[in-house]
Amino acid sequence: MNELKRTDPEIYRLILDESRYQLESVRLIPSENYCSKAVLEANGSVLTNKYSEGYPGRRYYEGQRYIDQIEALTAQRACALFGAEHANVQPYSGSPANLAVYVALLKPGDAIMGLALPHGGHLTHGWDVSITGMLYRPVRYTVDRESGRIDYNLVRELAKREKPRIIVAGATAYPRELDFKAFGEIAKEVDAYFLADIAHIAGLIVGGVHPSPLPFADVVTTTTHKTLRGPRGAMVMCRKALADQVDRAVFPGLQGGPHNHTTAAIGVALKEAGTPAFKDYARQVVVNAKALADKLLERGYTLVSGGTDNHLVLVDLTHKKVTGKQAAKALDRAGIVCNYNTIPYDPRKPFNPSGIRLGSPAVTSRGMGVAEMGRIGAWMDEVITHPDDEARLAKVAAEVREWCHGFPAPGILVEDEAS
Ligand code: DSN
Repeated sequence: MNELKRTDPEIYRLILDESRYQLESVRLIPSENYCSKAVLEANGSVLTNKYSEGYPGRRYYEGQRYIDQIEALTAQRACALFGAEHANVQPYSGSPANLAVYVALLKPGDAIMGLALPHGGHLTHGWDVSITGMLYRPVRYTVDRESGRIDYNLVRELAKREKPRIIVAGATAYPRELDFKAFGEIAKEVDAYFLADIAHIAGLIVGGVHPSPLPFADVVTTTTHKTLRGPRGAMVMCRKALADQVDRAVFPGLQGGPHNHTTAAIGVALKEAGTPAFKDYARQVVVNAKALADKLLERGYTLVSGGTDNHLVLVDLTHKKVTGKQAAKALDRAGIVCNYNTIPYDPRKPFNPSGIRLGSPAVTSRGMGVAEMGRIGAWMDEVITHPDDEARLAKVAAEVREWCHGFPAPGILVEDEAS
């Protein structure tokens, strides 16, 4: 980054500091990852200079000879990798992708049925403060209080009663496998569209360690930067019959020019995701999440649903002496980065809830395995048990920093002069 260093030393320094932070901490936010150097290079390329409103072969600007090829190739790779009939790779991120689906398929006032946010859903699945809960009528299913799992009989009953126009299956804090087949059947029974939002688990699906919704869903949305390990962006995949509606909703319905640098970087990530090495990574993500869950269970922690089938673990701290926020902040001071999170039926408010959410994708991308998950679990327990003991937190932070240097972070090389 020599040119950046000369032009803007302040931003340069901050990027370097963030790089070091990403390198020297244990990153457990389940929606984060480390993308490869190749993805970063495409993302930081001259493609950012180009305007391309429209779609390959039908643009509103000239000069698309290379951009068209990049977008078409990326969309082709998405279709091949996921087994989709059509892919739109232009959405700026997951929220606009979901909104585009609603704009394409619903009228204002139609009902969206999704997993309630405090039970692990997403804002854009019809939560009140999201435009999706204002323009449309939200209907929410929840997880069972005892098992922490979705009860598909209750989902069916609710769908029959409320007659949603669309049923959304997807989550940001649900540690169990989603039964896309069941969702698809329920949607058919009530004549609703079925949208699978696979943002969190796209990489697991590609890697063959989570069932795919593609055979059952009308539309599938995903971000590209979570388990899929690409740049920040999103895609909508759908049946051919819905392709025009979806494309029109993305552009010109919601967006202007696509971010061509992001499109190219998504293309690179999709190529990487088709390799045997990616399958190994996806398998290890699940193995690692289970190992971390086991370590915490062994130390007496309560986990929502009792464990995990995927990349994330939701820890219920109700019986500990800390709130989720206190725990997450103490962990960050000790070099372990996660986020505080509501747990189902949480008596506390979302800004200071009872849980923390952990994920294994980023640490797995650094080559960490089961033994390392044990070490992380032990550190976490030490910190959560003594959240106000700053000397202890500093000691753990120093250990973590030193230890992290043994696990190269894809895409990160911190130069010597970093602060
Ligand atoms: N904000 C993302 C997450 O952290 O799960 C979901 O969009």
